[in-house]
Amino acid sequence: MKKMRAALVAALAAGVLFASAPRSDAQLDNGVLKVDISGLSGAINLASFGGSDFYNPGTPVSWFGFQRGTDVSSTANNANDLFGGVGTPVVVSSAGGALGSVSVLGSYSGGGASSILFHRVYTIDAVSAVLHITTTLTHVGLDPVLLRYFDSHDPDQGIDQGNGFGTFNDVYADGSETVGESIEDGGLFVQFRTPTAGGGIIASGGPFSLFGGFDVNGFFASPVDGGGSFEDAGMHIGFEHLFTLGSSITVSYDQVFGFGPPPNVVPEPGTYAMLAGMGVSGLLFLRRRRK
Ligand SMILES: [Ca+2]
Ligand SMILES: [Ca+2]
Ligand SMILES: [Ca+2]
Repeated sequence: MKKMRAALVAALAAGVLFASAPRSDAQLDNGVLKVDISGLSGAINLASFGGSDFYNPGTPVSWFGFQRGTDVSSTANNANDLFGGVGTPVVVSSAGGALGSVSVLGSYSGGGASSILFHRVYTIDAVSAVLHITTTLTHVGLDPVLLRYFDSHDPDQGIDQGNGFGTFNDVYADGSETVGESIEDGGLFVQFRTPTAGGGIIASGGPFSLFGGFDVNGFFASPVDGGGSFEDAGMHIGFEHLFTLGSSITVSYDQVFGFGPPPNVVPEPGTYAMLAGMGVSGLLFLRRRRK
């Protein structure tokens, strides 16, 4: 940790962080999941799995951001290149090739005297479609900082499947993990998973994005659990921490991509008999109603 911080401070001093030279993207690819990280913002430019681009269709919502407590004037988002916007300058680098890691280094102050150095690292599983995102945050300065750190996405994996922008959205516990889930009509899904001990909170089913401070505050106050509702809505994860002199924390979560049973053609166990009686037209009616 000390090493990373020393290197980052040296980079800042040398002006490396804010050089204006064009930056190239960094890729992770295990043959199943392909991820492209913006060289400008450090956000996910592309997450491609199962024949779908998950975050670019329509309004390309895939960013991370910071905020000081509930101060809506301090919100800073780093968005993907299609959406644009680099709230906090970063340096993006990669190591180890397509199965290696991508590092995003930066410093957020939000207008305050103290700042938070962040080191956000993306890695990918060797075989399965799992993207790990781990961030170490370190306080620099004299004043305490109540930091809100978040990722905001609008999953649209149904578009490339010919199924539209909507997804079935839910948040639930799976053993020790908290899961946010977004499943399109055909069963293609993305989950955000965080260890409960990590303190992260997850919403799936709203709002559409954490664009500004009011969205961020609403999310941290009461994260939406869509409860399986079908909507064109966002999935978000956030961490809140009070940093004091020199303190440091590491937070992480996974983005898990996969194919499951199509959610709207798998009835509750008790309804099989009813559906059998209704025939195809009844099933189609149910499908429509659930949208
Ligand atoms: Ca979208
Ligand atoms: Ca739920
Ligand atoms: Ca959507």
